[in-house]
Amino acid sequence: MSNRAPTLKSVIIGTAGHIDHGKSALVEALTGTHPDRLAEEKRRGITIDLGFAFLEENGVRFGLVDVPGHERFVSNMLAGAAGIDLVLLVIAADESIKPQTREHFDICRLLGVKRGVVALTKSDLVDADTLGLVRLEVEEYLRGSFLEQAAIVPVSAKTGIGLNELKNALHTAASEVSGKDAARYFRLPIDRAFAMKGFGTVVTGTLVSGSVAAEDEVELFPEGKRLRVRGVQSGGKSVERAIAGQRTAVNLAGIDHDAVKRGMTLAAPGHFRTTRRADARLTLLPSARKLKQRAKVHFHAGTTETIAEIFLYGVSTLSPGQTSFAHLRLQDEVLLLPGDRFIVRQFSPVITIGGGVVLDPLAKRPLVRDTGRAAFLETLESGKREELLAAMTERALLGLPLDDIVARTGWFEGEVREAAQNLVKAGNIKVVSAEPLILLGRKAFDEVRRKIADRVERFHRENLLSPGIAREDLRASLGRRVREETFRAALEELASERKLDVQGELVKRAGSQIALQPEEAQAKGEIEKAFADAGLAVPSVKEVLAKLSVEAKRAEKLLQILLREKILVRVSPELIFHRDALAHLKVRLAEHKKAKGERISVPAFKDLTGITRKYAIPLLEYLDRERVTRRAGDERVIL
Ligand SMILES: Nc1nc2c(ncn2[C@@H]2O[C@H](COP(=O)(O)OP(=O)(O)OP(=O)(O)O)[C@@H](O)[C@H]2O)c(=O)[nH]1
Ligand SMILES: [Mg+2]
Repeated sequence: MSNRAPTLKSVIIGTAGHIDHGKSALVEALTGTHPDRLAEEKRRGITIDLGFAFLEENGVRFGLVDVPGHERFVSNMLAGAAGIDLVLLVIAADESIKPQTREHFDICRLLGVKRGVVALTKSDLVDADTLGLVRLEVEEYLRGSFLEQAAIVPVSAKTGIGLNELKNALHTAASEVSGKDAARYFRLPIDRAFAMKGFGTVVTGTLVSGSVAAEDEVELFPEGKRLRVRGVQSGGKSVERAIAGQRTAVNLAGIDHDAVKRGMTLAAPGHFRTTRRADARLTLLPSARKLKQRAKVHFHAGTTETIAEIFLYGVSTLSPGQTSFAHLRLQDEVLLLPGDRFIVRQFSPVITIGGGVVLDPLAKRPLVRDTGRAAFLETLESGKREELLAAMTERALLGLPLDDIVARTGWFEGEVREAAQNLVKAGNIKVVSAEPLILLGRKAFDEVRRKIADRVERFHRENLLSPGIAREDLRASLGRRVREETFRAALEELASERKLDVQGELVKRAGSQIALQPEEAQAKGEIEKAFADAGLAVPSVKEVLAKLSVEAKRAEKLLQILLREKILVRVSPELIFHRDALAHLKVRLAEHKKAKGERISVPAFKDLTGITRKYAIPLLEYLDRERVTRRAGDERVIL
């Protein structure tokens, strides 16, 4: 059974506030559902873990996440607070602001929650004067914060007083919430996993981005396991598709519920990578102690919790209330994307001390010599997509493949290609490979071009008698820090600009001819003449070269040139003939065929050519290869 696509706006409300201030009672009063589920919660009368309820009011579907107020369960609270659109800050009128009121409120601020409503609960327990005082205290406390303008509504879960007003206030706040983006990649930080009779494994969470439907393939992080979605629920009902902003339950095929835990993430398959190093903007709460370089903290993002070592960029300590760029070295693999909020808590005693925004989820280890990191992070923090891509490409000296860009940014492939195109037009980057897309900064690319051109130039200088450098040698001379695609693209560009000639496996300066010294030209002529004069009775190569006036190494080069120019032909390792002698031989064979038929024996061949058996056999084999003759038993057929 599935509903039609939801037209209701979905808004997630998270409760926040000190223990016993009436959060769960208020959720029940609003929705009819008591969010405490565990036997232990019922027995002790406190919330330990997250609870959930739903409310539909005037075209808005509210998903309520009820959190525990107990200081020992703040990490559970954090898993619920990630992804909320509205905070319902609960302050008991008979107690006013208490430590976890502050801590939860700080957390909401650090998580970037933008709107909320304050409920002064248990208003039935205090007189009007006290209520007025508490209201003043709360107003004072919220001054200058995102809740400065928020409605403060006295309520009682016991008498029902103020509940309608509270619903109206929530509704007004909900209308100002800009929803989560259903058009991005699917991402669901998991806050619960359990087995449901007849269904199997079910996971739940607040859908922070994208959408998910039955039969979708999803990837479970950090494992990277691919799974099939059997069914989807949102707001407690089966739906075809759950979209960003909804409380969502996903029924998964192919995995045991024990293998899935809070802190894992379900996401669109094949795009993302987990990380243990992220660069971020980190802000310390005014109430925190100063943070030292390399401090260890508890790190919370989405529903995940791990330990982070903090490396501060540019400062050696972070003072209370201050902010800086920081590197987070995480103890576990975590799935993060730019823009993700996180919270850090002091190692001991465990209290919330700050938080921030992920800027680069796949950051490299901090290096002293990497002086451009701060400027790069500034671009990541406030630049436009093209500026980000240009900056990322510039820092990727080996080139930046599409996969890496998507995993690091969460952009769609089309968005990357479009931004890349604009950067190519602007002359900032070079596409060294279109499929798969690999980008390289124009400067780095030009540097490779320069190196190639220099190398070819040097080769010509040092090898005057060589027509060009072997492509593989040229490639090897660049070292491993130049990828094959870059080498290929640079060669292509240099060739298309007629700066280099690429002929098969040979690369040379464009239009370059081998310039022979006069004595070399003469020696070359002598070699040719020696073979031409010999006809088929060829001399030994050694003999010919030894007679020349140039030294052995150059003589060998000159021989190579004659072979390359096909003036001389190597028939076997020891045998070289002049091309005219071979052409003449072919004519004589044709005549023989005409006069005496197509067959010729080895002795007949020896007679015809006047050469010894030692030469005749390799020569015949050469003619076979050239398809002038074909072997037939002991004889040859002239073709
Ligand atoms: N008189 C009165 N009692 C209330 C009201 N709201 C809650 N209570 C009582 O206060 C106690 C705590 O309420 P809960 O809703 O469990 O408080 P909580 O904030 O959820 O507590 P934790 O989840 O443990 O942080 C319970 O005994 C409630 O019955 C109210 O409006 N009036
Ligand atoms: Mg509770």
